Amino acid sequence: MKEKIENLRKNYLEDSKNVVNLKDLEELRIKYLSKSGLLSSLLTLLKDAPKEDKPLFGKELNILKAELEQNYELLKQEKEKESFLNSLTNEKIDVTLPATTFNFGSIHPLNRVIKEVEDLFVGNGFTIETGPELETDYYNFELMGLPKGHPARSMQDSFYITQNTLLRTHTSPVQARTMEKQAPNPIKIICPGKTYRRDNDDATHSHQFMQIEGLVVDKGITFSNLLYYLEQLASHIFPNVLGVRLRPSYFPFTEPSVEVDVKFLRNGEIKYIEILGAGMVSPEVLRKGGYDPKIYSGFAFGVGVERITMLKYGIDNIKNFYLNDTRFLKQFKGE
Ligand code: FA5
Repeated sequence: MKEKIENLRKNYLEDSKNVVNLKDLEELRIKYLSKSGLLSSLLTLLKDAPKEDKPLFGKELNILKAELEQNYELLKQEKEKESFLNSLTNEKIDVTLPATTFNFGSIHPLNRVIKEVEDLFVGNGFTIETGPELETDYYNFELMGLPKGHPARSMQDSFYITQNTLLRTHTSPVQARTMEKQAPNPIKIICPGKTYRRDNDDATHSHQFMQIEGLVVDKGITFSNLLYYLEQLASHIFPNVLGVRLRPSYFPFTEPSVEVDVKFLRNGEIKYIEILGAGMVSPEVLRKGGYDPKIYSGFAFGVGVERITMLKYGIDNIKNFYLNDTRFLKQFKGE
């Protein structure tokens, strides 16, 4: 046993001389000092030693254990210090290297324009309403004066999910939903949201686009009120606009109905570009919504967000909004 103790001491000291780095040190610890290491196996041999030798061997083993542990601790401090100094000299920072560049996001141009429209109307006492994109035929068409088989339904060809549910073709069903909720109290709302149509995609049409609906219902609302807000909207979005032009039109839910064009000066010439549909809410729609048309009147409009954004920024193809091409989107940074 005595010889084994001496051998272990000798071998440990020999091995410890070969420790160069922290990895070697860990191997040394595992070999000699871990639970399954050589020192532990020697301690287990003690129980087989002759009884009279046990106290002496026990004492010697304890001395050996303390010696090895102390040696290991000193070696550990030394190797940790060396490793720290090595990393200081090896891991130099080259401050002349070019800095990492970060890509910052920016607000999408469509959201930017929606926010501008919301700011204008909320500032005029309107509240913002939303409605479902998956809509029923009843709200999307029936309550808007378009019963089944009505020829004007073909103006808004739809994506049907079932016979009675479809992706809404305009934001106008939010009108009907709000009237149902608020009748007979006055209404002053705008509703931004996604809309869908089975239109052929081209430079100005997309199967998915956005609209902002406006609806005011109260006593004594007239066409002049509508005109006031249309002019406000046009000059708020297009600071250089010269005015708005109204053309008679047809929507089954407004009477009279108009298409609204904005008037521009471009290359020395006056130009008109259509941006929205509007009109006085038809008596039929008011009645279905719970308002007596003899007492209440209202106006409504529905503006295409992509169209006004295209005009505002001179964008020539609607697809640009959906391609997620950062070269396009970067242009709207910081505005
Ligand atoms: C309507 O959708 C009516 N609900 C608007 C309305 C509301 C009228 C309230 C009266 C009272 P219209 O189908 O014209 O109307 O669409 C309104 C606007 O949506 C258009 O002027 C255009 O700017 C935009 N738009 C229509 N179809 C598409 C499309 N496929 N892609 C992009 N924008 C479109």
